[in-house]
Amino acid sequence: MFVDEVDIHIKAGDGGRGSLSFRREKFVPKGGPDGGNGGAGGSVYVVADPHRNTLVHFRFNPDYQAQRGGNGAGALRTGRGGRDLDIPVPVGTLVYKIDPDTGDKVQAADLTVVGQRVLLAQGGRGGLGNAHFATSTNRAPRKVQPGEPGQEFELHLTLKLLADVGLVGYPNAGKSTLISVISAAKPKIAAYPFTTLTPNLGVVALSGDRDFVVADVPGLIEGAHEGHGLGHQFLRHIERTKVIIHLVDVSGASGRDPVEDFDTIRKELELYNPALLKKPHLVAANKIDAVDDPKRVTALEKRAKKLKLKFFQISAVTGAGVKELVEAAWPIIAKARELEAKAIAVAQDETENRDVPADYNPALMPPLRSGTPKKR
Ligand SMILES: Nc1nc2c(ncn2[C@@H]2O[C@H](COP(=O)(O)OP(=O)(O)OP(=O)(O)O)[C@@H](O)[C@H]2O)c(=O)[nH]1
Ligand SMILES: [Mg+2]
Repeated sequence: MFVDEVDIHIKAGDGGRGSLSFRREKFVPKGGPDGGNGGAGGSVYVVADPHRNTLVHFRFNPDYQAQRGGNGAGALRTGRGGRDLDIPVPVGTLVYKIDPDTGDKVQAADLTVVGQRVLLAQGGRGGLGNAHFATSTNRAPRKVQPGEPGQEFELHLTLKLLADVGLVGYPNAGKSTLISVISAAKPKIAAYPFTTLTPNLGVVALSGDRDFVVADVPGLIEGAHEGHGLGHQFLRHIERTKVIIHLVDVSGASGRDPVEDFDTIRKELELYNPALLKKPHLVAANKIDAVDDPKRVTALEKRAKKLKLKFFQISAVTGAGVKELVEAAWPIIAKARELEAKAIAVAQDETENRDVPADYNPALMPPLRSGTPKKR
């Protein structure tokens, strides 16, 4: 089952109680206070795990709780710390904290890299034991603290697959056939619409260590934005792609007009998110091995050229034109990756140098004033 949206509840561990205890030793009539502090509660993290592909696991396990801290004990023994809890999620998961009063969602994490780990709920601090409260005037304090409660949140998790290329088109256009010939993915392929019900990912390996990930999403039809067909819910999985390959069946077997098909799908993409049309698009006329009327192909080519989009004639079945298509996707991906790497480097730079202005010179800085300024 492919699940890409769930709500879960997390709770970090409470801190342990501080201990109320006095030293009892032979021949020492009045031992001092020796109650140790409570241990801290465990915190809750999410971790991007390459072995997870969907959020289905959370459907059946919506509650997560980290271990509480141990209580302090006599002889100044600190309670043990609660174990942290790591929740594994697929790469591409977005985590939102849900405001309990308003229901508003605030993004708390975006896990885009394998192994990325983000703190979501902090464990409570342990309470202080009575040894801590001993003073010269109060040598036998009976005061202790309870542990602080661990943080607790309702979370909304959304999965947005991280693929470089998204395949879109009408049902039956041949999207799954294409991904099965350019990658090792083995999706179901059949001569009826809506064969694909959930997204498939495949890795395309090109010569010289170049590779990229393709997502085959379920077919779209007119009115998808109103829920027709499978709706456009799966389009979220191509929102983060760098290139969109728009596959159009030009064989004539569908009985529809390829140019109309093309325009319909573009309209649906725009209605879902206008940014999708701003991404680089490659138009691929598929099934050229079975074309009954070449005019359909030229009409689509004209339409694509008018929109200044690159046009390809391919057959996913015979493999004709497929290599040219994937090679055309590569430079766009490489360029986008380069820009991404630069953006990450800049962001890191900014966080590292946050409080240091470029012309910083400690010798020229005015001394820090201490205390509150006096009123004149
Ligand atoms: N002749 C010919 N048939 C093709 C070609 N590519 C795909 N087909 C056939 O078209 C039908 C649909 O192919 P799929 O790959 O399942 O189409 P899809 O776009 O994934 O369809 P949905 O999953 O329903 O959205 C299958 O019968 C394929 O064999 C092609 O290049 N030439
Ligand atoms: Mg399919």
